[in-house]
Amino acid sequence: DQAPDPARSITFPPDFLWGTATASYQIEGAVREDGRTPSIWDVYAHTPGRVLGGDTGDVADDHYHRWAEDLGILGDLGVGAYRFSVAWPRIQPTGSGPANAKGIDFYSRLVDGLLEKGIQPVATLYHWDLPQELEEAGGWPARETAYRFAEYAGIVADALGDRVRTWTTLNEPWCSAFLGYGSGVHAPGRTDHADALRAAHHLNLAHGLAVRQLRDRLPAGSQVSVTLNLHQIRPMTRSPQDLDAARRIDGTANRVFTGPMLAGIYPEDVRADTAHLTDWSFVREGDTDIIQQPLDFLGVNYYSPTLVAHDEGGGAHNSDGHGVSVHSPWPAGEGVAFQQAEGRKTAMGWGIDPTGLYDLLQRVAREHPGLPIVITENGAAFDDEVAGDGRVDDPERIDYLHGHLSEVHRAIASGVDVRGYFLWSLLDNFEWGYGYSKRFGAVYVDYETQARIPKSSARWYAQVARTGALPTRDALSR
Ligand code: GBH
Repeated sequence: DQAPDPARSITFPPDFLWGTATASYQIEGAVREDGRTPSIWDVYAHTPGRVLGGDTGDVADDHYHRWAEDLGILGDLGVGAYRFSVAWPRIQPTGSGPANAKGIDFYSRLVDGLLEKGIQPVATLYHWDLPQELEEAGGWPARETAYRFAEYAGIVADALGDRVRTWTTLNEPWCSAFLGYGSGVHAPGRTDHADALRAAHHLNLAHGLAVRQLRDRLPAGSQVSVTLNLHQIRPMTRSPQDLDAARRIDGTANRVFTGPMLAGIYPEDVRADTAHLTDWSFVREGDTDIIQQPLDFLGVNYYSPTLVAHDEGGGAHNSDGHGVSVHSPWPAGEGVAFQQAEGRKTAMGWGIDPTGLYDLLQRVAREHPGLPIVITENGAAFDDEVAGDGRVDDPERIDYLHGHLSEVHRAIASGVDVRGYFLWSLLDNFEWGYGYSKRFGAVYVDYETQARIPKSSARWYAQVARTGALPTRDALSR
């Protein structure tokens, strides 16, 4: 690598953490091995009509068997950190009770392998693969699920806490609650807004209870966090109606999580906007004290902004790009229309707007001063293809990453405390309702042969991670 030319590059703080991310069900496969039982995503994906093309995570990237090769790829990338998730049904096959040693062993080997390469493991406890047995007992709308999660968190902390210093409780509880139980485009595919709100509360409670377990068990100096897919909501105009539509969507997109987790309250307007669905009696005395736990940083996932307008007569919109559903994920979304931005889009149809990330970081810093931020996911799907020479050239992804990292740098320069950035994703993988049709990886996966082919974005990102500097878009090392 050449030293970055200061005139042609912008430099990140020396201790800025560069990483990539994956999630268990999206990459592991081996769904029936070593005692693993079905998760809600196994059942959902095996239900005809749910996932595009009938794809399932049965094999995925076969990472459960190819983890050593994947560690080698991570080593070549030169990243300082790797964010992975632990599959609950490998650890507790029935969703409760003692640990399954073989499940623990898999993550233990992975963690040891990362540490040997000098890569910091960042463990997420829940990236959507709830043990099916717990769904049958009521799933996230049932309060008991939160207590089961805390027990599971304790088991994983006991097993890996001596080596994993950085922990995340939940990944994107918004998706678990409102795509899983509201629009039904994610597992378990239920469509009831009252259940979705109950699920949101029990996910919040699960987070708080799990943080307590982690704090009790982890050595001093461990970092505990949660990852939220905060929505950067943009009203189409400054009209009072559009602003009110934005406020209502912001309530169940963002503040129903940040309120209790970071401020110990459920915002009054969120309760009022959803009063036609529930009396919120599922929030018991003392719950918000459990949910509000000091965090070492907030994980933020960002892909694209959310454009909203007031729409008389509007209502059931599928706006999340996660498949076709007649059900809306938004409990307070009556009379709100979701707009598509002009201009370039990714293969998901999501508009490309790096300034949305800057604005989002500014907001978090303003509303939650003193809370460090890590960008735990950012990236894009494009229609990548293997060329005749065997290479995968993805200039659009480099452009996307360059644009977003420039905005992260601008936020840091303005005083926002951003500590790290994780590219989603290390590998092409099972993209939930879209199956294998969407490729987010820095590394291409041939699903016939399981061959891994680093894309040109992987080489570009490796240079960024190694040097801590952002070259111009075209200064691509070969
Ligand atoms: C993440 O989900 C996941 O953590 C990861 O597993 C996944 O593979 C990756 O991103 C790519 O999808 O405001 O209604 O338009 C991101 C899910 C996508 C949910 C954008 C919110 C916009 C909702 N998010 N979506 S809306």
